[in-house]
Amino acid sequence: MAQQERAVRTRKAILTAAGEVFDEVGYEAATISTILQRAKVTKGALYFHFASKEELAQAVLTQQLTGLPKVPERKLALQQGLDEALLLAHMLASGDPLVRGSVRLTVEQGSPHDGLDRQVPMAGWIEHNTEILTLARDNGELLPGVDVVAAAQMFVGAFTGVQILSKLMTGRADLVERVANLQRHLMAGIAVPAVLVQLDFSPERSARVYEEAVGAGRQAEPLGVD
Ligand code: XVR
Repeated sequence: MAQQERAVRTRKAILTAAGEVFDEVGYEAATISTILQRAKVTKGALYFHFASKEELAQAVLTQQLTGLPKVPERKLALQQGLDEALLLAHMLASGDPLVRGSVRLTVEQGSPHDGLDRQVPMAGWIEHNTEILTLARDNGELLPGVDVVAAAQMFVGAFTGVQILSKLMTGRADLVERVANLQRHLMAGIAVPAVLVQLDFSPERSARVYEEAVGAGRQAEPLGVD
């Protein structure tokens, strides 16, 4: 294996192990040595990639969006946004360690002096949602007068709240259903009626969207609605 490829794999193994540990115990209680044991790499390898626990946690936060499999482009921009919400809910519910760890780091009330910038993933989501909603507006999918930046922020805040509530109430067993339900409510406030009736909110869609995104369309059946 090429040296560079090996380095990429090692980095990914360290990040995944870190995600697992941050998900289980939070930033404060996590230790480099636990992460080392999980990742099955040497101390030298870890410190080659990340100089400190803080750097490791920041990398886990930073890859929250960029590390996700890409939902293929849909005809309706709003279906694309909806599918991304279902994908994220599916990955959180099915226990993806990096996604779970990253989300816990984002929402936990850490010490103000722990040095982590938790705004990075949130600002990224708001920007990303703004882009999708701008596309939706240009396509004529949005009701007149919708403020795309305000809506982009509302989607992030509402997803975060629902996600926390589902974890609290059912250990995320009903997360996908709650997110589908949330999307139904939010979309009703921004989509023109002709688009709203075309959106597919079914929770069963989430696993298919995930397979489709991961396999980049290779294994999954093409989705009927786009
Ligand atoms: O903005 C998002 C989507 O467009 C769906 C609405 C998801 C934002 C997720 C934010 C993440 C960070 C903490 O969830 C948390 O609970 C994809």
